[in-house]
Amino acid sequence: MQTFYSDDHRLHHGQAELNNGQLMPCFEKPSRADMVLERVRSTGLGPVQAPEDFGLAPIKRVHDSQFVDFLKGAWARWAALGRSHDMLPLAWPPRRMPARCPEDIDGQLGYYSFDAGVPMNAGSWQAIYSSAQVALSAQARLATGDQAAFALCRPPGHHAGIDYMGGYCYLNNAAIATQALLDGGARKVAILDVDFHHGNGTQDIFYQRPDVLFLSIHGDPRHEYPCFAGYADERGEGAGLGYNYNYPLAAGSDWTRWSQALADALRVIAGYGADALVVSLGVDTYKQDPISSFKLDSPDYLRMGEQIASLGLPSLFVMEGGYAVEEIGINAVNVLSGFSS
Ligand code: SP5
Ligand code: ZN
Repeated sequence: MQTFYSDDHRLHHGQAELNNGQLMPCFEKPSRADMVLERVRSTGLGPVQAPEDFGLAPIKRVHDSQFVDFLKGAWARWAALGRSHDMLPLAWPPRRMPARCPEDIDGQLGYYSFDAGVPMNAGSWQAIYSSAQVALSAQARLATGDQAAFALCRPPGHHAGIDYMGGYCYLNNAAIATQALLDGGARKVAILDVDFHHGNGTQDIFYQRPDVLFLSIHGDPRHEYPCFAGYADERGEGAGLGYNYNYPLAAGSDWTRWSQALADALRVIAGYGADALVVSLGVDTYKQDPISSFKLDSPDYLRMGEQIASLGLPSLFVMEGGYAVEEIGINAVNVLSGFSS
């Protein structure tokens, strides 16, 4: 299986995020992608390729154009104010407050986000843009007949919605790739999100559409981030009703419990008749993840890959979360090895 990867991810290096009321060093850091790349190489998974440049058009197929332009231009506006530290949002519109887009950069950062987990520095846009191009390039392998490809994306994407960033995510790499598969001739695509956190952004993007089936297995939003989406009764809307599946699981869920949800998700995907599968591959379900509460162990990821492969669908794996940096490479590549075995 081919891996797509860009060194540009290193240009994005947030300083701090809020955790348990404390400003702490960002969990989403460059060494994450370095560890996964190293494991791809040491296991001989397959060739590693730099992405092609598909431009902004495929990004704007799923994201609001003004939001994308905002991300692209935000740092220059921030720097023009004499600010050289990380850009971070400050205020958000709650219920009943008119949510007009303000003109000021601070107001716009809040308008285009849902949390403060999205620091940006001078090189962030280049990293964000390249991460989307990595997903698009891997997607193109499926379009030309490969059975699988791995998009080693960083920053991750699944919390980013149509017009908002959040949760370390700016552009939704998996959603951008999914739309590209459809635009390239696929009639229906299923997205399976195995990251510990609910893929609220991907759900947002495809909520009203029947041509994309979205399924997410994650920590129960009553207790876990992203706090405001991921309940089992979120089933889709309008033409998309019935094409959204959430599997919220209790803290402490291990492979026995988790794999039951996976079995149900795979049954639903098999019945949908997709032409391709996109996997939002987060490995923050690992037992030692510092911000999550599931109990998967490293060998479980081999089983995960094997079971996903049983669908027999061309599959695109898109890297999302995973913060136990020492084991992130082992766990992520175990899924890919299990799939290929
Ligand atoms: C891509 C991805 O995995 N993003 C995750 C963003 C998580 N940010 C918030 C982490 C909060 C950790 N504390 C949770 C305590 C739950 N009660
Ligand atoms: Zn996550």
